[in-house]
Amino acid sequence: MTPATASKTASYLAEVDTYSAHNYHPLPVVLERGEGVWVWDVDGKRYMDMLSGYSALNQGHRHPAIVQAAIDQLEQLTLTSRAFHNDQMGPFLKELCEATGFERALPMNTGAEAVETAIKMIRKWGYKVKGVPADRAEIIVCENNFHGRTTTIVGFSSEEQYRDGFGPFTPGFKLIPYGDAKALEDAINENTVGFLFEPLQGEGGVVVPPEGFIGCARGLCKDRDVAFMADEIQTGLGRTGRLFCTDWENVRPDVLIVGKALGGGVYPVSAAIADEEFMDVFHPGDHGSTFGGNPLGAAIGRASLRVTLEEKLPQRSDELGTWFMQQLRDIDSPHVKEVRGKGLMIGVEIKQSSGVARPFCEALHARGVLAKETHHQVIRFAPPLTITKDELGFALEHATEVLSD
Ligand code: IF1
Repeated sequence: MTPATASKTASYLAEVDTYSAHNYHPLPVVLERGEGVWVWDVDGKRYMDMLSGYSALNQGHRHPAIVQAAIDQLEQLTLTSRAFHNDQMGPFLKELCEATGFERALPMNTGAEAVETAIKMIRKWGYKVKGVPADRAEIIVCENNFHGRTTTIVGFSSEEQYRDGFGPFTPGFKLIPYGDAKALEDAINENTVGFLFEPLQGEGGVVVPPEGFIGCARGLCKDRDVAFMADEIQTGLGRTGRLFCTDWENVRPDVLIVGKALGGGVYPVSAAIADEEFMDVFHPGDHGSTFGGNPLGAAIGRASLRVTLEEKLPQRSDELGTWFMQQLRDIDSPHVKEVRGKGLMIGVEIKQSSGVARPFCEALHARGVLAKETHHQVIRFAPPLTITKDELGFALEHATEVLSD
């Protein structure tokens, strides 16, 4: 990077520092182009994206089929609001229901909106169907959860920073330790309407629950008439080596919440998906959003889903993730406490004695690999699922050098 070009990055960083809220601490890299697993900064330097927009880019940057679907729809119709119908939402929701095996879907935009939709649906189901007394509904959630940033959602976070200064919070949520079936059983009472969980905790530090927990929790919820609500916004659509992470235990949730990669890394598309037993609590006017179900997002969602299935991204994630995790373990780094994850959702936990993960991410950045730490100690590796084994080899080569130092 010559002094002249270095100033391009520096001037962008200074501009953001002046005009943006300081609600993130990004790596000092300014990207201007992406293609597949690669991104380029304003100084022309190429990086491998090992974060994939927190799993919103499972299909890679600017997948041609998804971009073309967006361009075609941009030439036609982009937004109608739900006051009118459009010719993309119906086919999108049909294809989404067929791919997931549910009867109905409610389209939204961001993951948090889909989570809020699921919360409202299950609370209303609790009152209107299960017979819980008004305003007494309880939803059980897990320590270390991440389900979004709205006030209601951060209200049941166990992460103090996500809550600090944002109260008062929405009542009716109960925290249990993640993966603890006994705690779940003890937490359920006559007012419990739902159990909301991530089948693998992403932000929590790529935490895999004990084998069998998902299946056991499913059984408990069925026995006690509690809705089993899987947040697969990050783990879904192939990320963990199956179409959905709950597929690893052949478990079908009552409510499936999807987002991120449903928009193919091009546009925010999310949905709450369930059978009529739950979804039919919604009547016209109960719930909605300006952009939910818009034709542009729906056309992009159709292409994103099609690419995920036709390019067998879950299978790629399983095979390449298994190989990559083993290679990372074989480095036998003095800094690494554990390599964990499923498919291409991988966390490398750094020993406390070696400090925090950020300097390792900065060293990877200097070598042209973009990875992000989570919860101080964990380097998250989550590349696009379209990555080739050779491209993974590039990441492995630099991870080996950085972790062996
Ligand atoms: C940030 C984390 C990841 C999610 C799960 C719902 C949502 C997310 C399992 C909400 C979103 C994003 C949000 C983004 C960073 C990223 C993140 F670090 F915050 F936690 F991925 F791990 N459920 N996760 O992972 O979806 O409303 O954002 O579309 O807020 O910093 P959203």
